[in-house]
Amino acid sequence: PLPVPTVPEGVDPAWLPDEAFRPLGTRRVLVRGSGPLVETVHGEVAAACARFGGRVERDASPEPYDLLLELTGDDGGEAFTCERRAGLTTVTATGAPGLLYGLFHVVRRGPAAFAEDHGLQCHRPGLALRMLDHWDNVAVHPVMGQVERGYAGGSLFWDDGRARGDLARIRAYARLLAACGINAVSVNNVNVHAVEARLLTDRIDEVAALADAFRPYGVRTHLSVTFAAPMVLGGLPTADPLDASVRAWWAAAAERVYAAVPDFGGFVVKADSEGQPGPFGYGRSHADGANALAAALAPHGGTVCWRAFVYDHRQDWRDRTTDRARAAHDQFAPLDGEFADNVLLQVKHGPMDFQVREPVSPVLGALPRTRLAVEVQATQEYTGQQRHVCWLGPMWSEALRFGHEGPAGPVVGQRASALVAVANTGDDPFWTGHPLAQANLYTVGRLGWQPDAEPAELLDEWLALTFPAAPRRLADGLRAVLSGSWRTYEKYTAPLGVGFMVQPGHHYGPNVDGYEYSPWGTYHFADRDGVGVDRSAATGTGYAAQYPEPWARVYESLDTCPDELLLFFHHVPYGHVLRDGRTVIQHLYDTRFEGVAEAAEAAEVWASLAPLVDGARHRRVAERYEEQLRGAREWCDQVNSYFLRKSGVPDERGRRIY
Ligand code: BDP
Repeated sequence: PLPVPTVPEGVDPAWLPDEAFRPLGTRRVLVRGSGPLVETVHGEVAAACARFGGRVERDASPEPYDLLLELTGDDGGEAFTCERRAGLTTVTATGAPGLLYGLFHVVRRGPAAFAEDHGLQCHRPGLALRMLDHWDNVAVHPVMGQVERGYAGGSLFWDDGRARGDLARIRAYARLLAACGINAVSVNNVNVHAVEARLLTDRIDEVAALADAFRPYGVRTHLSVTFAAPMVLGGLPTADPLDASVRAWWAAAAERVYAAVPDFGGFVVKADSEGQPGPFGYGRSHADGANALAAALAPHGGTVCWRAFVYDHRQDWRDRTTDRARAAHDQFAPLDGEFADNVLLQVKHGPMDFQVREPVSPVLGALPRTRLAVEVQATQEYTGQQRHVCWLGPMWSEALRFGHEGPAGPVVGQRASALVAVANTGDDPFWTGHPLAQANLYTVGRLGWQPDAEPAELLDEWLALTFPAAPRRLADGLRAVLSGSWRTYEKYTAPLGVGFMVQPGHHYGPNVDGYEYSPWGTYHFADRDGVGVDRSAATGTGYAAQYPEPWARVYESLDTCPDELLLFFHHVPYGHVLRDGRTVIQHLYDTRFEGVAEAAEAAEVWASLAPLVDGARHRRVAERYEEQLRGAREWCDQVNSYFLRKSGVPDERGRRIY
């Protein structure tokens, strides 16, 4: 058996505390099959049994057993079946990764896995690729630091230019990821600077060491690469994707990568975006660009995750007809059918940039002949930077389910093939800075496995695993502070889908006009009469028409556009009446105050849980709640004052606005 990697001293076990293995570890278990991942499974069971008094046999057992974990093939698949009959729980898989996921399924179910009999259940991942993108810089970046948009300490992989070499922690990380269903990581920032670029070539051994640590838990390693690599690393005069020498360079580079990392996952590419080089520089399309890299990876079974986050970040803010929200659809929808089979088009879930409320990106329904990955941001760049509690499960679930539900089955849209999350982890002892932000990471993995899962059930799973001995009051308290936290955050920050209003640069805290007169394309257009962006086809930018019916019609009209997205799609007067009878301006005042009150209430619930939670964790969260409350009040004050001054309309409830 492979020894189980344990978290280093002082590091939180997150959703894999020893106690979570008690129901498994008290049983008689038979593990059948061979291969490296079976050794991992055997190791897990052996460790649990050694701790709790159970017994594990391998391949044959003279005595009866309670759990059979059996690999019956070698197809490499992730699916498994589970049944319980006459007191025996059986997990069967035809691929070794499936056995590993079956094991964690049993752990997740706890005592219930050994309770009532049930017939054969088949479990298979809804999305084949479930990946974390680490925006980790190898060298500390002068502005972005070690981890771009990282709120959990330093990088798990890199330290000021070098590999950290803390492979014990990375093994424990791999285990944590596998236990929630994640099967891939990309280990460097999508903004590839000079040092990071070299991971592809002369520093590939450092990547190989990481891949070795991830492999025992079925996690494949990917790299972000720069489109200009043939020039910056290969010394070629061009990076034109149709140039034969460029294509040969990529093929040779891939060859060397696979020599070092035989199960390498592939490349992640941010091209023609926010200053990164790309095919536009050579008059080529993004399909040309993606396909050149895909051709190099194809012989080895690798994938190109090509990001659709392509827009003009130097636009003229005075021009009301250009619309950043339109950009990805404008660029990519016409390319449907042109991408190679091993390209995944990686699309941010909303058309802008991970705001607390955005409509689902119309790109996600527009390329039926292209494989798509939905990208979400576990790192809470725009949702409180892991100083505020903001569990994003319900938001991601909405994005993954969008368009697939209707009385008669799927309505519009297409199933994605992958879920990619920008990682929220770092070398922090709690992994995610805010201990409760672990719930976001767990939820990402589980939603990737089961995109139509009920987020509330996933939250309960996370609670039960993380706090296996939790008394009812603790579980209820934790559920209370997490389940509504996204809507609470939305209430005290930017209203009705308008987005941004953050401090430029670091994006923490309010600055209503922070981006209003800059070239980034993120505007709210507030004036003395009204607020919001007209994205209708009739009078606005036409963005609403990028959706198929019925959504185009729903968003186009003020009468049918959901209130929560009103200011994303329409510019309305402050007196516009919402469905609940309140005016926009009154809603804005009310929800700011409500958001602060809800955050204060959550902080009190957390304070009341002190006797039930270990000291370090309780203190860490309590400190963050202080900052969250300060931040919520600041948001409330600034947004309310701003709109009182712009509109001149007083709060009808007479509350104090500065
Ligand atoms: C934005 C971040 C920036 C990222 C960019 C991206 O502010 O740091 O580089 O997204 O996704 O949200 O590439």
